[in-house]
Amino acid sequence: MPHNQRSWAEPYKIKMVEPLVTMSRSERHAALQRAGYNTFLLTSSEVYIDLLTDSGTSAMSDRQWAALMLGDESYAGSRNFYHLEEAVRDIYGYEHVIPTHQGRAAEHLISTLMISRGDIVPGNMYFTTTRLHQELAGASFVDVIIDEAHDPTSEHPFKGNIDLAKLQAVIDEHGADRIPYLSLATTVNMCGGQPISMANVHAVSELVRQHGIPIVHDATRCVENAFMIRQHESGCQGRSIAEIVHEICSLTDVCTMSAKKDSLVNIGGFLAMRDDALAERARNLVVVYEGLHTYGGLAGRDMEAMAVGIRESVDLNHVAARVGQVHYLGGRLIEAGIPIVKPIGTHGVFLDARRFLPHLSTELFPAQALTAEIYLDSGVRAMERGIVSAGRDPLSGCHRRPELELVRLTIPRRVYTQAHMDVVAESIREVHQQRDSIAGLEMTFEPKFLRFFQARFRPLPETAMPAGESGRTVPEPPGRSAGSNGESMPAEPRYQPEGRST
Ligand code: PM9
Repeated sequence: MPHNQRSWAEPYKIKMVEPLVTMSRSERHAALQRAGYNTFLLTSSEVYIDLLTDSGTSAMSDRQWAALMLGDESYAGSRNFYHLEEAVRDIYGYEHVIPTHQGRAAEHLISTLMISRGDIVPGNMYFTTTRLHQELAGASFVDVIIDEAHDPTSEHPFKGNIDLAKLQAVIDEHGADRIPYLSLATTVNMCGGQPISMANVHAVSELVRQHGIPIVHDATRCVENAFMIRQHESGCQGRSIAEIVHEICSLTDVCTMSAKKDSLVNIGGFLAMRDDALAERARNLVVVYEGLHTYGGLAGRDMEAMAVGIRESVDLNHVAARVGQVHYLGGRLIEAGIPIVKPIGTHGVFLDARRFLPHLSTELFPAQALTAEIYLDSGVRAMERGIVSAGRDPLSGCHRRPELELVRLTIPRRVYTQAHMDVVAESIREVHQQRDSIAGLEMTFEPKFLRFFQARFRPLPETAMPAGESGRTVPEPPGRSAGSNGESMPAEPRYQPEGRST
C-alpha cells in the first residue's frame, strides 16, 4: 500500500449485536435433508452467515429505529405516509406515491392496470416476481438486454443495458399497440446485479417515446446502479447519487419499488408514477389487495422507517461501503481462482456454477447442488439463480433454460463485517477444491409458482465425478437438448406442476 493511503472502514459503528449460531457438519447435513436441499427451506437458526438475500435483511440505523417510535397508526391519512411521499418525491421524483407491503405487490397492481391479454412486455432480463405478474396479467415477457449480460465472462461495465436493435425488432414485430410498457430494471438482478448506463437509459427512453410506449422502472436497486454510473460513466464522477437517481427516474413514467433493498427497511415497497389518471386507478386498486392508499399494507411506523431509509440510502459513504464490501468478497474469490460473474455487481457475488461444476449438466441443477454444498461446508446460506429460478414456460410447460446458471452470495446491507467475508471466501475455496465430489440433484417436489422458493430435491450420488476424471461432463439425458430456450426442451416435462395439463 502506498505510504499516504489510509485503510478503509465502514461508515458506521455497531450498537446492538445478534449472536450467530454454528452447527456441526452432521447437523447441517440433517438440516439440508429436512430442507429438501433447498436453502429457502432451512430455518434461520440452522444458518451461520446468511447470504440468501439482501431483501429485508439490512440493519436499520438508529435514526430508523427512532422513526419507528413516531408511527402514526391512524387508518387513514397517517402523517408517516406524507413523510414517505415527500421522500419519494425528493429522491426519486415521482409525483404520485402508493405504498405497498413489498415490491411484488406494486408489480401486481401495475401489471393488472396496464396489461391486456396477449400483450408483449420487453425488458432488460426477467426478474422472477416481475415476470410472473406480467404473465398472470396475460402478457409475454421478451428479453431485450445486451448479449453480454448472458455471458458470465464478459467484462462489459454496463451489462444491464438494453440492446436498442432488439427492442426495435420487438416493436416492429408486435407493434407498439401490443406493448403496454417497457420493463426497465436498475440494476439487473438475475445477471449478477449489473448496472445500466445513463447513456443507455437516455437512448432507450428516446426510442420508446417515439412509439408512445411508457417505461415502468423497477427501482429496487437504483441507488446502487447510480453508484456504478458515478464510478464508471464519463461525466458522472463528480455528481451526487441523488442527482443520478433523479435523472434516471426522470426518463421513466412509473416505478415499482421493493424498499427492502436500497431503502434499508425490513418490509415495504411502493408504486409511484407521474400520470394523474393512472394514479387514480392505482389508488383505487390498492384498496382491493393491500389497504387504503395512505398505508398500502404497511404500519405507519414502517412508512416512517422507509422515509428515513430512502434518504440515508443516497449517502455516498453508505453506498460506497455497501458496494465496496461486495467487491471485497468478489476480489477474494477471483484471487482464489473461483469462477464468478464479471464484472462484480452491486448486491452480491454470483458464482458461475457451469464452470465451477463442469461435470454436471443443467438437468442436474448444478447451481442448486452448489448452493447446498456451500451450506454443508460452512453454514453459509446462498441462493440458486439458474434453471430452478427460471421456472417453466407457461405455454410449453418445459423448463426455461437460462444461459446463466448461478449461485448468488447476496450481501445484506450493514450487517456483516469483512471478517465474515473472509470466512465465506475460505468456504467457497474449500468447496472448489472438493468440486469433483459434488453430486447433481433430482427435483422431487415442484410447486406451481416461483418454484425456487419451495421446491425439494434429493442428491444423485452417481453424478459425482470419480477421482481423476476432472472436466468430464455428464451427457444430456436422451431427448433433452442443450438449447437455451423453451422451444428446444423435451415435450414431456419431468415434473407436472399441480393443475397444469400439457
Ligand atoms: N428480490 C431477491 O432476493 C427477494 C425475492 S426473490 C428471492 O433478490 C427486483 C429486482 C427484486 C425483487 C426481489 C423484487 C420483488 C422486484 N424486483 O421481494 O416483493 O430483486 O419486495 O420485491 C429478492 P419483493
